[in-house]
Amino acid sequence: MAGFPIVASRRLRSTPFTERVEAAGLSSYSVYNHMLIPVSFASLTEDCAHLKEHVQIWDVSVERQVEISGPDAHDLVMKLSARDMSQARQGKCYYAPITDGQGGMLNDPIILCLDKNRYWLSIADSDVALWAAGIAEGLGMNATIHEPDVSPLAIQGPKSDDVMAALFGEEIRTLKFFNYAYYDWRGHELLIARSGWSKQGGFEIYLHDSALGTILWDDLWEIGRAYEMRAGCPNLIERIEGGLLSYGNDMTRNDTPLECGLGKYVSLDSAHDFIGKKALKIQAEQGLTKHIMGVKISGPPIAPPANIFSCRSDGREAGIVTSACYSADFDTNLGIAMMSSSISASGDLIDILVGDEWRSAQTSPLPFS
Ligand code: THG
Repeated sequence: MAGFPIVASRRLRSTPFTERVEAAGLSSYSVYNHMLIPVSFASLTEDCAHLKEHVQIWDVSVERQVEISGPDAHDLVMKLSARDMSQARQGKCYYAPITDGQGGMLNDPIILCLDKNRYWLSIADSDVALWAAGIAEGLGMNATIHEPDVSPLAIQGPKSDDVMAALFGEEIRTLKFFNYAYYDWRGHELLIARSGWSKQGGFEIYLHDSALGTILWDDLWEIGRAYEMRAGCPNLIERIEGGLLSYGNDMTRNDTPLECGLGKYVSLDSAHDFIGKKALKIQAEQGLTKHIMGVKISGPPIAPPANIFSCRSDGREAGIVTSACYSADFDTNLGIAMMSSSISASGDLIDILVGDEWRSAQTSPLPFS
């Protein structure tokens, strides 16, 4: 997979911002929700340092919205979400695992309650619309499920508030983390949340009309000049340091939210009934056989792996590393690992197979500190 071009089509979708992203110095793409996602510009390390100091504009259109509406929308969302959404209200975002009947992770969306009969599931990389439509059909629920023309554009980094205030007004500074509100822009109402896939702070603008993509990008870009804004994207290094898990990489259907350290977003003790609850209750009672943690890997900088690394402890199989990078700020290689419960996250020594070389490593809690 080195150096071969990837070709967009109706299946591999481009975004309302693709033209601008490419003009702004994109160097590589990945694919997410059947759509192009930028993954690097200058380099992972340079992008990361810039994000921590300034402000970036991110094309995160791949965070597609699965809209669930209709009389049974609330009941369907409740069935799908491991997090109790019975008290969900407008203006708030809810990070919520979606599980299958065995408690396996199917997705980890942010759920927005637009009103009692209308929800957006801002999804990670799996086909939630198919799952939702299947469940609605099977349970005979009256709900409509579709993907609207909504493409999130993120502003991330310490200077995000300044950029956003300049375009949308000073009031946006008071928006709280994981809250959303509507802001006027050129006569359009834009839904904007204080959220984003970094720990540097920022906003996500849920643009509701592809035709406005380049105009919105250009308005933000113009303001960004004064703040050293660059085009960026969710950054592998920054998100590993911060312990943000990537669905499809760090967690799959073979992992439960409890194993992924997402227990606080799973409502097992209330009356809330959802698909997977029974299995998760049993797992909670019996205890976990594996759990997620960080690892610090010794030796020279490693390139982000396309495949997992195997882990050993005392010569025995102990787990897998699912994401890894070299972190300049931590001056070592960092990874996210799914490890046997016999390994603790508080500094256990293990061995990790990087290429054909076993390297010593030390476990760590997430986020790294
Ligand atoms: N923004 C939007 N949609 C998304 C993502 C996003 N969909 C895909 C993916 N990212 C979903 N996964 C996550 C994972 C973590 C967070 C957001 C989305 C996140 N977590 C906070 C943290 O870990 O600090 C805590 C959130 C909370 O406690 O409520 O931000 O990024 N639109």
